[in-house]
Amino acid sequence: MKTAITELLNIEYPIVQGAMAWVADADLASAVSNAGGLGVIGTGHDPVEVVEKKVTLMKEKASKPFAVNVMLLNPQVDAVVDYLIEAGIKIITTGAGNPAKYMKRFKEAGIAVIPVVASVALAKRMERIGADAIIVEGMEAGGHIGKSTTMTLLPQVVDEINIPIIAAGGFGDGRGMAAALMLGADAIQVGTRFVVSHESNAHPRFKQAIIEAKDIDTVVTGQITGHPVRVLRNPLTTQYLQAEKEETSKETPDILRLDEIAKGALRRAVVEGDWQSGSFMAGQIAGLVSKEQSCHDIIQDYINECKEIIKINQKFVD
Ligand code: TUI
Repeated sequence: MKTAITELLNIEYPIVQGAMAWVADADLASAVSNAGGLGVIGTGHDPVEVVEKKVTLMKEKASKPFAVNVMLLNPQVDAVVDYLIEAGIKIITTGAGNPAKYMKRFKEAGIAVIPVVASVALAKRMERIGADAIIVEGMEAGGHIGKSTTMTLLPQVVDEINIPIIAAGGFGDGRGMAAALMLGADAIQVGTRFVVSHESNAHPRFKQAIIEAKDIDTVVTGQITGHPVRVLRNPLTTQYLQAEKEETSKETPDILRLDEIAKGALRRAVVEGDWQSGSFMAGQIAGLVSKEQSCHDIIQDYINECKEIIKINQKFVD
């Protein structure tokens, strides 16, 4: 399945794995890369030593191209960027901000740069300053999100830029993949479904929670902090959203109180499977994920379903 993205990145299938903090380690990312997709190491709020460990392991385990994601809200982002350039990483994705200040150095190092954008304006700016492709992410996605839906944002970005586009947020099977291609994307990014893979080290209770989730089981926390995050509804989100409501009604909201509730919550979800006080980041498509599979089988399912659905719909043009 050749697209502008498979050509650019030298991968077999136009499927990119989401750079999920705490989840996207070398085990998951190497499984995706070795199965023909693009595995991506997530670095979240990692200190540079942790990034180094993940990258070293990834280089051992991955026999095909892979990327590393830079989460721009990471307090150690400068050190992480320095390290990734020095380590000879060939593909870098960025998230949760504007990577402009690093672009010149990335390009000089010959790195393919793929920023995540949540607006047309940022997509155009990224193309102008030399991005090789972009990931267009809608608010159906899990984790930190923008305001627009994938369905509306994607075609508007497609109309404005000429670099390859990876669509993210809401793609849980091959039907979704076909729809993304119809809207002009060259690949999709998949997060939630890869959490529920054999190679994912997410806690079994996290995987089970996604499998049990229904269509309406995600909520968005943190609107007031300026960093909205989509997660599975659980006791933590009930507490957080109540606190957020109380603080919103105050003249001077106490953001620190909210930060305190959220602190360490992603780790508690992924590593400890703590349903009471963990932050189980997942996309709105969680309701579609029904079983745990290998990364290889997940990718094959997407590709086979996508091809099948395009074939079936040939009838509309016959
Ligand atoms: O980055 C993500 N998803 C994430 S990062 C993350 S770690 C975290 N944990 C708690 C709070 C905040 C982060 C968990 N999930 N996705 C990529 C993404 N980037 N989604 C949206 C954006 C984005 C939003 C605004 C990119 C750029 C932007 O504007 C930048 C600007 O300055 O214009």
